Amino acid sequence: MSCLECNDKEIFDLIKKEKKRQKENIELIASENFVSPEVLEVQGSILTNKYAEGYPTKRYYGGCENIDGIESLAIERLKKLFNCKYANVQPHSGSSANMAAIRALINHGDKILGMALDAGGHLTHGYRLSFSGQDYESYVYGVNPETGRIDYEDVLRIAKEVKPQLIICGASSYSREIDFKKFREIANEVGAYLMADIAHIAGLVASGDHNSPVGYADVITSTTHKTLRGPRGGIIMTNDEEIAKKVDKVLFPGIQGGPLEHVIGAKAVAFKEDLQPEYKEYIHQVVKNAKRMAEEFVNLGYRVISGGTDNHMLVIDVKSTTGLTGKAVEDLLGSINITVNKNSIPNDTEKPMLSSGIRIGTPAMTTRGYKEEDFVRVVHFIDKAIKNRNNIEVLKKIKEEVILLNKEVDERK
Ligand code: DSN
Repeated sequence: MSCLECNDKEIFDLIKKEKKRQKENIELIASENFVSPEVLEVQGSILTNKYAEGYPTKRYYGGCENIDGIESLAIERLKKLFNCKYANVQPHSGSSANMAAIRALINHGDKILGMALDAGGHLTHGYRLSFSGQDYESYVYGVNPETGRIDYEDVLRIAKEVKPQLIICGASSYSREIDFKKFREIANEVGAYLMADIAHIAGLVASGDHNSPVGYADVITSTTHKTLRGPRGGIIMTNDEEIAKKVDKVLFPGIQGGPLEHVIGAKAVAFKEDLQPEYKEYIHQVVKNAKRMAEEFVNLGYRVISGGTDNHMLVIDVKSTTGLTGKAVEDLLGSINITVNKNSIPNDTEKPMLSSGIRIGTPAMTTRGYKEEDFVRVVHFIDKAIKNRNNIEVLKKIKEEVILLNKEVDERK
């Protein structure tokens, strides 16, 4: 019999507090979600005890027969989910997936062209403090300042100037649909490989709510814990056998050692869930909720970057609307149990630690059961909190309403 409470009270108490925080907060971080009890069960299982360096049937350790079955199921389910030919489910994270994918395609010192961080790109798409900006000569494209959208003509212009060996598309805070076909055409024009990082939108690609990069990108990477609603981790996919072989080699033994088979087992469980019709319904609702939220923020006079959203998230320029930095709004909302993250906006004049925007996502609370009308109430909580930021009594009342809304939604299920 296990007893965490008796044997490690400190950790037990912190988990208990975190459970309460997750229950009583409105979780709007666009990259977070709530996994199923089955995903939790497998991730916390005895699979963590096993070393399995290598790949199914080609391991450096004995006793891998069950592990092979689990990892093979994860691979097969993932291939079915995205309709692709080759998949690697071992990356410990989205960042290590990106490192492996980039290394598999190009050489140290080659040129990469990715989306600028403040326009919505990711650290691993060429940011100077990441391996991707240090091991490669990196260049960026942004968004059109008027529309807040990727300007494909401009990407082509930059690509022709830079002549990169690799173009990276995909984003962490971009709320419009990405045209993978156009990116392929640009890559073809300059003779570059194309990598699509779909970490944020993977669930929408799987459900058909977003066009797929399969058939366009040479390699596709993702995380598994965001819209895919699985355990924390990464994946790499391709339709090219040679690239698939390179990816496998670069990831292990190039970057990682023993795979996290308890996490790979949990990935397999999540992929099975993602193949069910209910999951598609869930993602449709995620998108509807985000669109409705964006609309309501616009109605209240907030500047939503690009004027709305096509996916699961929206970015709001709080600085121009309220005079507050993203950090100030993140802290303010934290005090009323609403969790968001500060976020840079295109051409931000604030440092990333302060930033001018906040990013809001609907995947987690949609899992919790929130519908459009609940999200409209959340928008009004946020607006009221910002307008009454110096009134402790009003903020206290909103916090009570937040906790009540969560209870109401839980009871409705
Ligand atoms: N940290 C992730 C996000 O929040 O988008 C990206 O890695």
